Amino acid sequence: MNITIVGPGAIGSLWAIKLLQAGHNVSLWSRSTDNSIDLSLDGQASLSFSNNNIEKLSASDLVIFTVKAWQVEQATTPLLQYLDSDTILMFMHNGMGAVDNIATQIDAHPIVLATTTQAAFKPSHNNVSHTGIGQTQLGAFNLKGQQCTFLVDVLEHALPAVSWNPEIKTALWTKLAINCAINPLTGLEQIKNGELADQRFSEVLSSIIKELTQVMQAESITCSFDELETSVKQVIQATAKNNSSMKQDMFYQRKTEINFITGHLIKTALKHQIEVPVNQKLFAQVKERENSWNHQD
Ligand code: KPL
Repeated sequence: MNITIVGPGAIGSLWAIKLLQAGHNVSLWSRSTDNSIDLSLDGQASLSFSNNNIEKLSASDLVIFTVKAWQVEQATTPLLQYLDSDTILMFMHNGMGAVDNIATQIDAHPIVLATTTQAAFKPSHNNVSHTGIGQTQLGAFNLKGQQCTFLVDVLEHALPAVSWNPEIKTALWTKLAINCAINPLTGLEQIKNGELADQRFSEVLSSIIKELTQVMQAESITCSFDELETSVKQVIQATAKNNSSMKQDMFYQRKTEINFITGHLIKTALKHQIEVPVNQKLFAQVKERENSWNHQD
């Protein structure tokens, strides 16, 4: 397949390399003005990708957007003029709500949402480390997206495990719940994920999860407090030594994904008239920190 990866950060670069190695024609689209980018995975020989090539973009069968949720609109809109309506758009990022914001602009395309627990890190511009083996779930965002189940084979061949989830909303909400529990606390406290297993966080985590359970149930997601708590604890343990993405963003004073993580939870809670004071407090604290760096929306 002809595939373009928009936003070759850690996860985007990992997919670019794996898809190229699986035999696909892969090109990149990024903020860099270079017309080619070399990437090396875990110290292997570098692979060369063309970058920001309009011809390659136009010829794409699949465009995978691995930008942050808050960059989805600005990354997608300018590219639409070059894409045929048959081109599949796939979005893979933390948080929810970003694709809904541009749904009317992109609805002519087959749209696929993806969530992954693969972990990658980019120690430098041209190097990628695959730091954790995970799973990737795909699901349709629109009717045309339902025709794209074959992408499971394409992606599975490149970087397993990949599955199709007809209830992708449940998978996205579960990941959102994990991010609501882990990201703001690790960001504000500047601690590694594993430190959340400490007794001093048990009450706040429990309150966050209680609020999440109420909102998710109101969204008709089948879940219980115990299940969510188990999932959150498992991820805290499995990623104990990791720095969460929000910890990193806050350390480097970069704009965070809070609007599409806790912000999405709060928006949904409001719709159902559910009070989520603990999540609201964390949201306000992260926003206050962000605003102090002059990164207003
Ligand atoms: O997705 C993550 C993130 O850091 O954004 C978790 C699962 C919390 C792992 O660090």
